[in-house]
Amino acid sequence: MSKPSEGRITDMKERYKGGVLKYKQMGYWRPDYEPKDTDVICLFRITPQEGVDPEEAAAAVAGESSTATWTVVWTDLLTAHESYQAKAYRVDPVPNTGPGTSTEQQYFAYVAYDIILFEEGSIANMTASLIGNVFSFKPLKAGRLEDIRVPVAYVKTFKGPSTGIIVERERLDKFGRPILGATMKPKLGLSGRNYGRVVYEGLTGGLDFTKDDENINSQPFMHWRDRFLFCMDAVNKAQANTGEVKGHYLNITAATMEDMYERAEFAKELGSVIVMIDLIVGWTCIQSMSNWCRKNDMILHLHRAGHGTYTRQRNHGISFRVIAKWLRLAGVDHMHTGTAVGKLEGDPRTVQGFYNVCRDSYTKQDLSRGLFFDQDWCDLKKVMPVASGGIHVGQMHQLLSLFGDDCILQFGGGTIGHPDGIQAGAIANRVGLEAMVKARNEGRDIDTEGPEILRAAAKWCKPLEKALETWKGVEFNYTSTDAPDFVATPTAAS
Ligand code: RUB
Repeated sequence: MSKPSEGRITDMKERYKGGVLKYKQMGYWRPDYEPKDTDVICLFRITPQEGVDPEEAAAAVAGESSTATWTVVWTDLLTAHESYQAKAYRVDPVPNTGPGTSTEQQYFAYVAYDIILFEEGSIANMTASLIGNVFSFKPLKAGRLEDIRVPVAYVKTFKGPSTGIIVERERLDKFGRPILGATMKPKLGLSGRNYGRVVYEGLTGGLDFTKDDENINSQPFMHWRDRFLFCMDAVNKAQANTGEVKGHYLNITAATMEDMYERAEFAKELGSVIVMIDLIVGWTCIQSMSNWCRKNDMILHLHRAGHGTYTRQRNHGISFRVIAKWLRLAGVDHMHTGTAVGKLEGDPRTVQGFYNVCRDSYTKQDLSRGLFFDQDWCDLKKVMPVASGGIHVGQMHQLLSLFGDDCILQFGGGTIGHPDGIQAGAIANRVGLEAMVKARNEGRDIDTEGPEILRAAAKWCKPLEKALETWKGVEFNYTSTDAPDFVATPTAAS
């Protein structure tokens, strides 16, 4: 509990006489504060240094992410300081941390920020405050931004996705099932002609989309114009062969915004329906590209390249659920959100929480999926979540059951690695997907009957039979680093 001498100093002479005060004394710890509907609310997971009181640590986070510095400054008096100060108003110990556990004591610190602190429609501005300095702050051993509630009034200043799930389905003329895709492999090294051939085979075999990988830009082995020309030639031929709308996400990530606009314009000129960017381009670029897509009726695909450097470890960084919220506000149409069953980090319930952030009209608090706050999306369009990374057709029932219809399932190695070729890989995935959707729609329990449903479909589809045989038993069963802190304890009866 706070000692009176450590609490907020309200006597103005004392408060502003100069020198160093605790952040609590400066007014950044306000346990009596009732957050307003218009406040941005952040939940930080903090690990204070030994001897640092958690409330002081929370106050320091509030201080350093809003107005404060390490010493009293009289220039506060030139402002409406109380309104601009962020307020830490609640600190709870994190379950399963501290004495008696293998994890150091952590705390959840709730901090409220008045909306007047932020520039309208700017993720760059919001993030510069919320994650600007605090993660290197010495009184904390570690810190993580776990979740955020963006108030309706601030949400309304963002344009959000330009296309969204409904319009995308209408443009593609694809309904009632997940969209099927594949990432090009090898990631690097193919010439334009060979690359285009892989795209053609995949799309002709039954995929809806193929996709550049995160690290393909304009390297010596294939300059970007070559890639665009050969890919769009493949898309057009596959559309003519199949009578279906097809696409290839052309990665326009480049060194400068000028280069990116040039690549985007060329993709449009060639008739592409979609362009792709990597998360590493940064928030300003993401919002600019979203504006460009809105003006040009293009879908914007986002690969979350680099996110694992700061989202994966539970004690330090930012949860991907926060990144997902920012990306929806920033206006991407697709975002990679994880597979749970594939080769990359992802606890199933945590990952489902990311999918909800993409697709909800109103996200309800759901601690079992790591969602700490209600979030009203104010009719911002929905983002198509993308499951990609080490998945294969033998997992189709798990993917459909975990993520439902409104998502993209992307099998890269799981298409191109098919022993009978790329078309065979694509056929296997399309047949596996359609068989599973049909079985589910007929009321079968795909969680338990999934493998049997796939085996039955494989009796009349050799490519599927070969795929199931090739990747039989391939699983990535490792302990997740980012599981929810609150999971319902199974009862004896369940
Ligand atoms: C896909 C691949 C992608 C990941 C990115 O290849 O490597 O870059 O999907 O991960 P493959 P995430 O299908 O052969 O594994 O989607 O989690 O951001």
